[in-house]
Amino acid sequence: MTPRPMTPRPSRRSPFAPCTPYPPDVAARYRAAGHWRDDTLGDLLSETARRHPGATALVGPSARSRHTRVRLTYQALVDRVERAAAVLASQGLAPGDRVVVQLPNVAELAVVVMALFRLGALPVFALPAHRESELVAFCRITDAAAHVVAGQGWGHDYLATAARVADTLRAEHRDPPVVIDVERCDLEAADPVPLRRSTPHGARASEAVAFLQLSGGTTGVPKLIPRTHADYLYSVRESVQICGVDATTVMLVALPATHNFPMSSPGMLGVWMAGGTVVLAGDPSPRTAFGLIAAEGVTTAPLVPPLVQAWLTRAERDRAALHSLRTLLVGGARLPDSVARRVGPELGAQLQQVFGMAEGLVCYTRLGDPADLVETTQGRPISEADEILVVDDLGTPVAEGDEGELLTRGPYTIRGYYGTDDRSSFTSDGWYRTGDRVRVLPSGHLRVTGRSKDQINRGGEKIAVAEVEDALLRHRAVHDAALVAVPDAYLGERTVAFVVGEPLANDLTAGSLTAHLRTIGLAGFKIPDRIEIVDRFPTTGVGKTSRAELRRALARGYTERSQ
Ligand code: AMP
Ligand code: DBH
Repeated sequence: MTPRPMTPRPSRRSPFAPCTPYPPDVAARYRAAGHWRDDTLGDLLSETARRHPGATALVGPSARSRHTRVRLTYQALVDRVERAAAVLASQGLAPGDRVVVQLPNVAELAVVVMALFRLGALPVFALPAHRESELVAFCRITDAAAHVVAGQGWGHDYLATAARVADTLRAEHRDPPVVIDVERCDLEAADPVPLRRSTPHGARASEAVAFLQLSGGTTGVPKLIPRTHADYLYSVRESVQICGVDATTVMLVALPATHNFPMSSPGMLGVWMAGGTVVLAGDPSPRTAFGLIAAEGVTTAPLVPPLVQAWLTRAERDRAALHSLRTLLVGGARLPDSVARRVGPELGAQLQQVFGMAEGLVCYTRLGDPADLVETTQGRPISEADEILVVDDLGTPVAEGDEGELLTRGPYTIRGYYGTDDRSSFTSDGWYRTGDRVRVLPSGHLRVTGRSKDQINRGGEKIAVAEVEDALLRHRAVHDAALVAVPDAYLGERTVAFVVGEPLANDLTAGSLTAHLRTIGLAGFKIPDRIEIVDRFPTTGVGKTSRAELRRALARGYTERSQ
């Protein structure tokens, strides 16, 4: 029997919130230059399957039994994706629906994400570390139709968290998302059904928003990043060239796979574009990683700096496992120059530094760059069309080579966040304020020297200072709170929260505050590494209470006391 094409059902959800579009003349320029094309992320796997049907596309644990390693050819993966798209459609998902995807690195993650693209539904890329606080916010902002989780077998009871998220939303008279548990739901239960294409924004389907990424953010409310098929595919295509990804590439993904870095720089999508193999690690430990590298002949991997250090330690006794490794992509946080120098000699892989952001701009050191640029810079932008501006505190461009805040615009950098009127991260002429302080070298390479945003980078995991302080202030006995970063040899930065209690709150302890943050449902990496209860914040002696000054003084005081 010939399957009938599935007709998308009109969504009962609120419509997709408006996103700030690229100005029409700019969009026309990107189209004319060939940066933006007509294909979509839903076409990516089938295009490659036509060229390499029998090549291995994916190796990874299965959600249902973590010790089973699933191995899928491109043909088999496309078949699974088409079946899963039909299953998701039968669960009521329609084109344009937003779907929170919160999965560990299991084969089903790849299947679900690619099936959502196929269906024209928009994944909202949560991380496994997110808890009620973040998940409720994602659902509120997007009016999510579904929340995809991996049951209870992956180190946390995701199902219970999903139920609490739904309860909270119901209490607010919102329509909670349908919970889809990939441990229980059979994603292969339906025949692959040819899906009728939806073109949500008229004929240019490729210029519609494809998914929502997360920003580390600087405020109490998470920010969602709307990326289009055309802009993302451009960045992936160029990344594939720059990183030399081809059909012989075997990429290990030990970082959470829905993060922008392992997804697209060049990431899983880059490997699938080129016909290579993605190997998912079910946990990020060097032990698991080294085992997979040896067993699967892994050639490359995206890593954050703390993982590089962990790999260096393991390589002291297990260097032989790394024989197939060719390159390592390192980014997410500043890689210390001293660690960068050890990658070649001790891991036997060529280092590529990556300085990127889910909002867009990605910089790479190039494979042919001299060693000193690779070891001491964070690379140069992907594209000639990436515009870079370095400005002082007043927004005036600095002299060439001077340090300042990085602003950027380009063919894959967003012009606004999703579903908010807050334009504070963008200038009136469309530049994205990265909040990163950089220096541009004569070669065009950027050195990241610091940041001007209220964000802490804990080994690549971004923490908005205001979000944690707000969460602490929700405790009845907390009068004031300040979160500061202290330097850490392994993570780059650790967090310390200083808390002033209410006058009669004698029972305030670090333990009770940690418990409070967990009850609120804050992601584990945002829980302060240390909480100090103080009588009052020390004064700076400047005469005014600038919070920035206060934080600096606190950080100084803390390091002095801890020495
Ligand atoms: P997000 O906006 O949450 O995607 O996080 C992107 C941010 O991560 C950047 O704006 C930088 O602050 C930081 N980052 C990413 N890669 C690097 C790197 N190689 N060196 C220093 N900081 C980095
Ligand atoms: O930290 C990041 O967000 C990041 C790092 C490297 C990123 O988004 C990317 C490459 O694309």
